[in-house]
Amino acid sequence: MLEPDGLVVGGERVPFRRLAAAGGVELETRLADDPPGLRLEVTLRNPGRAEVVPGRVGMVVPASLAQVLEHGWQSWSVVRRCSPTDRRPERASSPGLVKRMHLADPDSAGETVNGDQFLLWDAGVAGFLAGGRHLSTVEARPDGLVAWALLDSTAIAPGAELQLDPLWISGGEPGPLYSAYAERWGATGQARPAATAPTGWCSWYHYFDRVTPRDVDDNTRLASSHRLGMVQIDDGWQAAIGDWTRAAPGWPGGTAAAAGRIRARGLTPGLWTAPFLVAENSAVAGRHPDWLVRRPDGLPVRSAYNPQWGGWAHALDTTHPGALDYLRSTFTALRAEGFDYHKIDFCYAAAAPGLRHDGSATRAGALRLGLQAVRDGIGDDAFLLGCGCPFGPAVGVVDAMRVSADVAPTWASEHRLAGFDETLPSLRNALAATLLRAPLHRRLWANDPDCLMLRPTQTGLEPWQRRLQAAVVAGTGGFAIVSDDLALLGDDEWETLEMVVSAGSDQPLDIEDPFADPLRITGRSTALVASADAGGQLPPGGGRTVLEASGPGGAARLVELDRA
Ligand code: 9PG
Repeated sequence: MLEPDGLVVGGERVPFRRLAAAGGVELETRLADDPPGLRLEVTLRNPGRAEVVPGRVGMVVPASLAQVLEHGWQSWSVVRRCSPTDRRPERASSPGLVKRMHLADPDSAGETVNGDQFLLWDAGVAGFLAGGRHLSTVEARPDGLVAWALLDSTAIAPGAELQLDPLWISGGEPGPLYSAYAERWGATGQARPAATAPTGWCSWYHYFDRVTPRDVDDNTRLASSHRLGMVQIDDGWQAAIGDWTRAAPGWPGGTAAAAGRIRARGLTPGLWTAPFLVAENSAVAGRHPDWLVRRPDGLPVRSAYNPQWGGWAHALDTTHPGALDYLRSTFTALRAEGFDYHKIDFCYAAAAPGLRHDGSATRAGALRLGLQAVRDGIGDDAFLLGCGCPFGPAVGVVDAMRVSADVAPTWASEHRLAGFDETLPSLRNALAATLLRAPLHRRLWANDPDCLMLRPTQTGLEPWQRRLQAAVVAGTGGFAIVSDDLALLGDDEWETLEMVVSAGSDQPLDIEDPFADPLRITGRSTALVASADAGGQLPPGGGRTVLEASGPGGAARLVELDRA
């Protein structure tokens, strides 16, 4: 049986007890049986006369770890199977922006192997069951793990208490435990796993930032004649990052007119925004410099860099009442224009390390406030997709979550990002993360594997790679949004899309053994056998084959199971 044997606060380690003291706080721990594992609740109390800033609280659990699942806190972060000693030291010298983007604890870059929120290893799982109070990361060591609650600069006043999000630990087979953990996480976090995901079209992976109203109209017409349900305009429509009520000059009539034209053809209008980013050149940044998260030296925190946006973008301080009002009214207005589907991107910015209006808020708490303001604005019945979003604080607010790096019309990326290559846009990177995060589907939300690209021309993808993507999307939940110039699709491609939609296994999914290759992912009526790492041979399997593809870089087979 796995059990904690130590507690760490403020760098001080003490033995695990029901009542303990370390780092200037008293700790009360409660261990409860939650078969097949244990649930641990911890309350911190400040017994002194001055406030205490605990920083982080660690729960030490001895265990023998051979292989672990490293994964970062947000959609695009690295997801990979590795040894607990494979810490990629080159990450330590990555730009601060890259570390802050991909890791809950940027200081751990190159130092330790972590599973943010939860760690799955070859013989167990340890994970926090909610993520609204604080961010968390589970550090892997060959002889055990430390589950860290990251309390940032939150202070505990004299006599006050602070409760940590509960932790669940269990030894056993990693496949079933992954599902069991996700199940508990979703239940504790009051997940919204049931909203019907639309089939649809997205502008990004064909038109990128050069999308025009004409492109949207042309594709809306084709989407409607092929009975897709939704048309989502991606990055490129806005006047500036941060000014979400102003469209760029090429969009006469703005978002209202665009939504109206989509609606007129009977489709649901969808819109991309990055609500917690504020570009240097935006009107909001000029008018409300007090709405930005700041560094200790007073400069605004840099949260993204994109030449297409005019350079740097800062982070919105979502603990500022003015910024929260702005978010709510902006999203109320967009909903009123007809946008029932919202892809909110670069959400990690709201959880940037830094100084905020409410100095007592954790980074998770700040992001949660921002997400809730968006939800309040669009209303409970609009569809909300998180992207570039830390998972923990989003459970219970979003209907769907991007679970991978960006796809691209190329199999592998020609770029390098030392220590973080898996985060670069490429079909292979996106598929690998999508496969390994399958058990989150319909337990926390609907998993978004990013857009299908089926076009046979104007693509760097070979036929087997496009078929492989179709099989993986169908077998990991069937969230089917196409991102092609639809005029390029022929009968074969439309038929493939039809297959993805009809065979799509939109049920909670299990991975038989997350450390095996190929992976076998089963839903109620389908089984997907797939590998995005190496080409090759798939073991023979029962069931009726629906989609199959293989090539030098990967292979997948989707079968329909006969389960009466
Ligand atoms: C629009 C795109 C698409 C896409 C999103 C997101 O610099 N970066 O690290 C970086 C990461 C991801 C990214 C763009 C830039 O893509 O995932 O679907 O909406 O934004 O800009």
